[in-house]
Amino acid sequence: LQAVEAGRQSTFAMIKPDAMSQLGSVLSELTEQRLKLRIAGLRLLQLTTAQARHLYNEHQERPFFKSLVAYITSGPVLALHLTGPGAVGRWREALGPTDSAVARTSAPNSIRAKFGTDKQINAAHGSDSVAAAHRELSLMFPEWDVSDRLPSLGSDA
Ligand code: RTP
Ligand code: MG
Repeated sequence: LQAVEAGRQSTFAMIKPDAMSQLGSVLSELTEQRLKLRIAGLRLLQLTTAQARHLYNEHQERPFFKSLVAYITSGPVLALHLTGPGAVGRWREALGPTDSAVARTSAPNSIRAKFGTDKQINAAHGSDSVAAAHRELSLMFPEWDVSDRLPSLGSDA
């Protein structure tokens, strides 16, 4: 039963502006067989400042917040709804550490190692928990009833 519920896990991924010029390569990484992630939905958009502040509101008190919002609104992004067993953790694992420079030494095959630049410009986003995934998917796919596609919170956190 746990495996079945894990199979339904959803996460929110986003290809950030700096990696959009290598979108095909990043998507190839994402759809690698071993990750067992499926693209349930996707949306190309340019975030407004208000949307970016909302998406990253957990960081609003951090010194890098203004810079983060400027970066993430600097060009188009690809928002993705990913599903698969343990999707939240698997996608975070595929991304590697936040800092791309650290990723290049500790996780050289990770997406941030391959496509990111530094601790801010780091190619892609991934929700850090099932609850965050729910919040971020609802925010970025408001026209869907995302809750329809998500397991109840806590069933596979
Ligand atoms: P994300 O939310 O984008 O998936 O990244 P994360 O969990 O690995 O890292 P988080 O701590 O949530 O930070 C969100 C994004 O803010 C930028 N950042 N800049 N200048 C800095 O010190 C700094 N630290 C983080 C990065 O773009 C990071 O992904
Ligand atoms: Mg984060």
